[in-house]
Amino acid sequence: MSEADRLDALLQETRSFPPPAYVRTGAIASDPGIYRRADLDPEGFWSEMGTALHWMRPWDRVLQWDPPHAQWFVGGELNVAENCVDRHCVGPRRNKAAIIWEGEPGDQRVITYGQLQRDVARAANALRRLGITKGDRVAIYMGMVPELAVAMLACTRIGAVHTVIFGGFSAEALRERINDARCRLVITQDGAWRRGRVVPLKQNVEEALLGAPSVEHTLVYRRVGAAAPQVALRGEVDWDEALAHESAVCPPEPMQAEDMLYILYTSGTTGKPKGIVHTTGGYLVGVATTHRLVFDLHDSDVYWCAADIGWVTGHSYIVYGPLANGATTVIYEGTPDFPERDRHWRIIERYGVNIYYTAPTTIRTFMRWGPQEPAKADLSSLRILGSVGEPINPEAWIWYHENIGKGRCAVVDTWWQTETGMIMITPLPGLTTTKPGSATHPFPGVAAAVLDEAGNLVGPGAGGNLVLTRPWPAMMRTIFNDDERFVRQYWSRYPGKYLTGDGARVDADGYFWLLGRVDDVMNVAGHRLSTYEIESALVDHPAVAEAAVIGRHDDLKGQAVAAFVTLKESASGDMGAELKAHVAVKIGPIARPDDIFFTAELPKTRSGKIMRRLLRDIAERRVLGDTTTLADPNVVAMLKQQYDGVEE
Ligand code: 7RM
Repeated sequence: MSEADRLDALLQETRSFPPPAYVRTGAIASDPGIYRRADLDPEGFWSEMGTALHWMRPWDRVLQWDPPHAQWFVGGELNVAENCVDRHCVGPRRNKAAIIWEGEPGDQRVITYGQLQRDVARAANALRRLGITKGDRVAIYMGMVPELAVAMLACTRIGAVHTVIFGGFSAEALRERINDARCRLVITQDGAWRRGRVVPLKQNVEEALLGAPSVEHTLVYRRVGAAAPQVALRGEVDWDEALAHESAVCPPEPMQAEDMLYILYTSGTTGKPKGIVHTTGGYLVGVATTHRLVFDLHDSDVYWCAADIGWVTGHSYIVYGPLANGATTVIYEGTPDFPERDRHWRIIERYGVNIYYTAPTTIRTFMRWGPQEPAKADLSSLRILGSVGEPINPEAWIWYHENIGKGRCAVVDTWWQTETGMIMITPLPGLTTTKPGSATHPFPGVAAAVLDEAGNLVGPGAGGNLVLTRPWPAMMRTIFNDDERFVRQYWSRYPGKYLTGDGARVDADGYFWLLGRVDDVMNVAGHRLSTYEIESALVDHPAVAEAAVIGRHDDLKGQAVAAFVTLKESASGDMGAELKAHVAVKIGPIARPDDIFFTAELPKTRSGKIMRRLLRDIAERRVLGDTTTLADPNVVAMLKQQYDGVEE
């Protein structure tokens, strides 16, 4: 199916699902007037939401908006760890499970709010002992263990800024991020379990530190023991030993609402990864509010977001949103197919999970594995099913609704970004009639629009650029050390409006349909990767002269990585496998190209820019788009001929 056909099919989707009766009854958001109320007075709405947190000093002003720079809850002071942990320890939630954790080998831990409070305080004191103070940056490179959440919260307790680096990233990617943020400390673990094998996190840190002079100490949590390569790191301190020596009393640092909370690196179209900056007050109000209303969080619920904490979804909806709300959040260490393909369904059954949040790529994998897997487990505890990370095709939506939700659950397709910090376009499960494949409507207080190239609103059904037309509390504040890039990339195309980089349509009923990235950033199995990063990894290989990377449509992963490579004349032999392995080492296995196609030349504009759009046309077997700006039209015609001849 061509891109255009797929989009048309999407808009012809006519099925709709009113809120299921047992979700509607007793839903947290049950008054449809919330939309109008928030729209008429957004600042009043967010101010009201802000009162759900504990403030050490009340704010003077809800919003100070000097486009594109926003300050929320100006003058207010609060501490994130105190809000996510301490305040739940003074009432009946003290002995409630904050974290239910399951390790990949099958070990289980339940950590109450009371226990979490002590661990976070001890870890915070350990950070202080290592010389970390307010504003210092701390890199966290760990797997999905409770200590990862404890490390994040310990940073926030003393006002240190964390930057979590996904455990699937390689030593080089880690080093680049540590250096950009100039981190003084790296918190890691000896190794992480993944499909029964050890990911050598500590060894990767050792390699990364060879070129990372800012790091003074490393704090290492022992997870796999003898199974990990034994290495010694610079200024190494053992996590368990360090915490054992610390007091469980650590007064939380009062932070300004606009103090930096964390940096999270994300790929851009060009240039190095961007350090997305989130601040304290607005972010926490945004994620707590959306988590409560979008997932209809009740106090007795068991909530599970199956993302990785290394991505923004894990920051906002495994750690900060759920804990700010005093929820029970499930953390699972491993992959869905270990030891069997029913692992997720067994976890839901074991802990009575009520709310489950995952990505379309995972849902499509489950579809491939077949309905007999979820049928093995009792899934009757489920009430809300969430989706995030890429457009969910109606087929996957319906499969999710029927085979996981048994037709009883509300499905919430939530659109947002690392940059937005919080869910922006989404159903509210007790209020919204959903349409499979549509993220439905902006969250209360959020304003979105679809614009044409000239900046006019497009009519119903027409495609355009998705923009956000009003500031929101969890919005990114800047790119770390590059405010100019922040302004240029997000706020210059349509002044005063935030450019999401996604294409979208609004249908005649006002429903938003997301159409994917309009630029060259790829979204592979829910992970955002830039063509730039993979291209530079390829070109780094001695045999490669030039490379262009594109995401081509893939039914399972959303996008697959296709690389067009020009070899140096001296190169010989079968390079395909070697180059794939090379990328996996340089960036990580998620970036490994699915196909590599060798070509004598790449299609370029006259100014020398590679035309990836045309490569996508070729890889997806479309009629070629506009070729008039090509330096040499023959190149692309020949490429197409070769490509069509080689495959299928
Ligand atoms: C949360 C997250 C952001 C990009 C975004 C979109 C795509 C995310 C949806 C979606 C369609 C969705 N942050 N995206 N959610 N597309 N429907 N519900 O994924 O920064 O890693 O990626 O992901 O393209 O711009 S992210």
